[in-house]
Amino acid sequence: SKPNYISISTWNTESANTASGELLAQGKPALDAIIEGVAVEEANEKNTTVGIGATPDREGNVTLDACVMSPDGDYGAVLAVENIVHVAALARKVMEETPHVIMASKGAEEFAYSQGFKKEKLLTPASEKAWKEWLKTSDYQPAINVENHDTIGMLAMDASGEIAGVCTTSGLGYKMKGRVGDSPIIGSGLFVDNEVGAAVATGMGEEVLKTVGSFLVVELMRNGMSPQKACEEAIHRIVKRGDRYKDFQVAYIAMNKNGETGNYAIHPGFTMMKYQDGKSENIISDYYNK
Ligand code: SD4
Repeated sequence: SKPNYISISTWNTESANTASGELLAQGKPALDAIIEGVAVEEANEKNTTVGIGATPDREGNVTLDACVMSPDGDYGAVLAVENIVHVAALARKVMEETPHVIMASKGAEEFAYSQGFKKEKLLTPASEKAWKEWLKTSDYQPAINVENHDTIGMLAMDASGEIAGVCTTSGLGYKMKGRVGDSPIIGSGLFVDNEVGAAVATGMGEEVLKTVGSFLVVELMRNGMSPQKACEEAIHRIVKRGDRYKDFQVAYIAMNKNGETGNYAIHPGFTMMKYQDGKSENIISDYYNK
């Protein structure tokens, strides 16, 4: 039967997803729940792929990407922003307070200050130390699963049945300066269609972008696939492109209008958090590369 409300998120992001789930349980709108939910990870210094404490680019700059979609199909995104912790909330401001949908780098940062966001140092002593260690070899090999605690994508359906989604990340550790991934790009890192459902991606953004993965998952659900089958098909589109998939991870999570969910990855190690009926669950994802 259809749950009263539901929140799902990528990786082992239990406190963030529970924060969202508890707001939904109180009858709060999906859009508020997810923005407050992912803020928990953005503020978590120990998560080295989101917000404060995130891994910098190879020159030592922490640059964040985020986007959000509302139940009415609106979208806002920020790309390569420095010195702002809560970039998901900033993406929401772009969506709600500007005539635009995407703002990048310095312009996005200045817009943040005009909206009352604080300037904060995102590089922590720990992430600076790890970066200096990395510089000794400068070996660029994006890890397949970063401690099962990575980019956070979150999808929620509230008590009114409305769906919203968000994605927030520092992208790939030690990326080139200026690199932007899939996470802030509509249809790739995230897509929400309130008539059908929503999907969000994590992993090697370049591959998600080339297959417009989250839009694909939602369109497959529109055509009748379950969220699980749709996630599997979107992963198959990537692995079909050649053997390189052996060296990178991609995973999708999805939900439909009935509150059914799915998740699938290329490699083992991916998990999805799910909060419904007051209970939090960490679901170990099935995967392609057996
Ligand atoms: C990116 N998709 O920037 C993000 C990174 C990520 O798990 O999700 N890592 O490519």
